[in-house]
Amino acid sequence: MATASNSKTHYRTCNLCEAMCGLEIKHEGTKILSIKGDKEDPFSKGYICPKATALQDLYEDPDRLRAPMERTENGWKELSWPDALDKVAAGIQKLQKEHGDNALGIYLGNPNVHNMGSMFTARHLLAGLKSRSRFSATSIDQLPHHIVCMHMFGHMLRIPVPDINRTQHMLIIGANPLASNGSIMTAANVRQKIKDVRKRNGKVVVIDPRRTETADVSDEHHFIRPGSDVLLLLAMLNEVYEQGFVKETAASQLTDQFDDIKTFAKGYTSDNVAKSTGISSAEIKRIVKEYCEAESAVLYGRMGVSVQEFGLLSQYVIMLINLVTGRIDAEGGMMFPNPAVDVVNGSGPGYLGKRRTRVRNLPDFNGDFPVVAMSEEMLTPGEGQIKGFINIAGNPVLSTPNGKKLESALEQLDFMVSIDYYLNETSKHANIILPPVSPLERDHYDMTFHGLAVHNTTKYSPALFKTPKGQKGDWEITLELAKRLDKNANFSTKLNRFLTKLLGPKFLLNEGLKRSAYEGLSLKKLKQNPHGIDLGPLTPLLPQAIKHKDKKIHLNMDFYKADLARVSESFNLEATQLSDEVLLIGRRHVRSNNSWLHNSQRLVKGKSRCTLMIHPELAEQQSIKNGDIVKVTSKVGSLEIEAEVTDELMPGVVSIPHGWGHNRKGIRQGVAQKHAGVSVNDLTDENLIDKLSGNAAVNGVPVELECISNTATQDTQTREATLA
Ligand SMILES: Nc1nc2c(c(=O)[nH]1)N[C@H]1C(S)=C(S)[C@@H](COP(=O)(O)OP(=O)(O)OC[C@H]3O[C@@H](n4cnc5c(=O)[nH]c(N)nc54)[C@H](O)[C@@H]3O)O[C@H]1N2
Ligand SMILES: Nc1nc2c(c(=O)[nH]1)N[C@H]1C(S)=C(S)[C@@H](COP(=O)(O)OP(=O)(O)OC[C@H]3O[C@@H](n4cnc5c(=O)[nH]c(N)nc54)[C@H](O)[C@@H]3O)O[C@H]1N2
Ligand code: SF4
Ligand SMILES: [Mo]
Repeated sequence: MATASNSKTHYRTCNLCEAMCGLEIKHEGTKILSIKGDKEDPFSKGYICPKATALQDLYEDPDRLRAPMERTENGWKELSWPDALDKVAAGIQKLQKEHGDNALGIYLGNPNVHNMGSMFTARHLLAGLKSRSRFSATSIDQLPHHIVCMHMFGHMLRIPVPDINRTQHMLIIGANPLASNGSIMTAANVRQKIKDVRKRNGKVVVIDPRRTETADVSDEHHFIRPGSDVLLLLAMLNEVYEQGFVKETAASQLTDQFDDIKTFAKGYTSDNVAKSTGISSAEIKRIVKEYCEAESAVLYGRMGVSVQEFGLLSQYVIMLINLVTGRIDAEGGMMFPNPAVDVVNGSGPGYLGKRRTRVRNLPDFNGDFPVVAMSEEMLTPGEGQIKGFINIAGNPVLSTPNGKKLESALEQLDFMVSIDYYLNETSKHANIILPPVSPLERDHYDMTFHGLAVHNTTKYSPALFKTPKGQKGDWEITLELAKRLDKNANFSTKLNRFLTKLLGPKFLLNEGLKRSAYEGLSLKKLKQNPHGIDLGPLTPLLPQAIKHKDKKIHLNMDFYKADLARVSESFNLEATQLSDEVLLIGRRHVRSNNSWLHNSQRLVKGKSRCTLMIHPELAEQQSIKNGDIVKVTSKVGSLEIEAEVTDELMPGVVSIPHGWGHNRKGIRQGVAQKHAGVSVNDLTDENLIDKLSGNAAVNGVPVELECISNTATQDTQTREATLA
């Protein structure tokens, strides 16, 4: 064992999720001795979750690729970096010469926003790739937040977050921050924050089809029928008016159509939505009353609300409710972070529907097409068909709807590249895989998440370990590919590329810090403060935070009003009987992260977490017992999975977490393959979408259940493996 005297301590921020936890890593040379929470980090104050230690596992993982790989008839072969980059550039150029620039599909996965180098250099690669056939994880995630904020506040990234540190009342719809550690609400240690709300005599209410870990630590939980949130929210908006709680504030004075909000939800009353939502009229009235009467309050909706058929309209109504109750830009309400480096200043405001997809006529957002259209654009012949693909830090086979269809689409491509450090369900289809270094081998600054944080801080994390000889960071791969592909870039782009290559992305970070609204910041100053610098609690920022020229909040109400027709078509409020359709929803677990980190033994060990949660009543109806293997069938596919009978779920609802299904052939992740699970996205339907935004609807998928074996004792893992 290493002696403590030789050990060094390194401070950094964990980049794995949005919570920005400060880490204290003890190491001796390249050997990691321990990873703990950094008590002196002004943001996270010592909190970490179990995933932090996976940074060590990632670093040490023998399955992590450390050299470029080429798929050949005789299996995977290592390539040198110059060869790999030349071959990738040549492959892309050949494809584009034959079929046009847009024949190259691009997918940008979630880890890009957790990666400083990628954030600073992606634009160079995108310019070099020239293709407008771009997709990203945004359209199976937070797209509604961007659209609502673009409309209202004039920029897709000007997103207010719950001031959880000071609120007296938090109403959480479709979020489970105790598992996810918070999203579009960067807030380390939400468990403690909820405890604190309650300690100061505040209240936390959760509305979710599952009684979640978050519900368990809150004051109150209500089940809601998946996908019916829009009805609840419309009725809540009406209740605010009915009960006379509308509050004029500085923010409402800035709003162009404030008086029109009154009639927006006309016809949706707490009485007539009760049946469809599963929440009684009296309860809806009380929820609204308590919310409005609280000294401060915030209504926060996340994945459960965003990724369903009325995701965009729901997020809009959430914002309207916050607005008419005086909670926007108010202490304890929805407030705007004021990050040291504000990405809003360096990027366009966003746009919706400038272009449409070829096959289904779905709108783009800010140049990204909805991810639900990816496979059909690859599979449908004709002018504009996608024939090649570059997948950058994503695993869409497991993370996007109808993964099986995407697999068959990837199989028939002319050329594919993955920038990923694992040979996994998606990258296995690539001709060439370009693996970047792991997180501890790169420097880090949260370009995105400081801007969504519930408290203003700023922190730079140097690389713990130098880039090993012969390896590259994402940003180097990006710049080197850009250089090969974008030879005709203008002088300033080339200069920027050259300086970034020479000095690293931290050079751009330093430029951003020097221009910060906070005086005296620089990379040097951040390096002198390895735990981070406290920039204080959120402060009111209106009207200056608004990016519209007139500094007003634009409600853009006609756009959203038009979608109400779709609501009335979708729900029959007069029905006396609720549909007996079984609806599938997702869930997250604190020891898992989307489709990866499953190769860390200490994270996946123990009972399988990829189970079908089902309510005892529904289980009994279907003769399903705990541990039975159930065949779950949707419109697009079926899978077999172990049942976990639990009254955590609302009757009529089942839940399967996403990101599993490592039983596909040809992947190289020993631990993950042993804990394979099944992929819920083999059930989710690429045709089930929020038509207004193009966002995927992975919550509320109709499914049928069939108990296929009462083998409670059978080892599910081996079973799943043989099902492949
Ligand atoms: N049914 C269902 N589907 C969902 C969701 C759901 O709730 N239910 N959630 C959706 C959401 S919110 C999201 S964000 C998406 C996420 O889905 P994706 O965007 O596809 O991303 P991940 O599953 O996180 O996969 C990340 C990939 O990037 C690689 N990787 C990790 N770090 C790095 C890095 O630093 N550089 C590079 N180059 N590669 C890296 C990993 O090895 C992995 O292959 O899934 C979505 N899919
Ligand atoms: N441990 C862990 N942390 C993560 C991730 C991870 O995979 N694992 N992923 C990260 C990513 S990319 C994201 S985007 C965030 C997401 O963070 P969250 O938004 O907190 O996401 P979830 O934990 O999926 O919580 C969504 C909740 O919505 C509920 N729900 C499902 N359908 C409905 C519905 O129709 N109505 C309502 N009201 N609720 C519904 C689900 O039961 C679930 O409790 O988490 C991030 N953090
Ligand atoms: S909650 Fe866990 S995964 Fe997220 S930043 Fe903190 S330690 Fe990392
Ligand atoms: Mo996400």
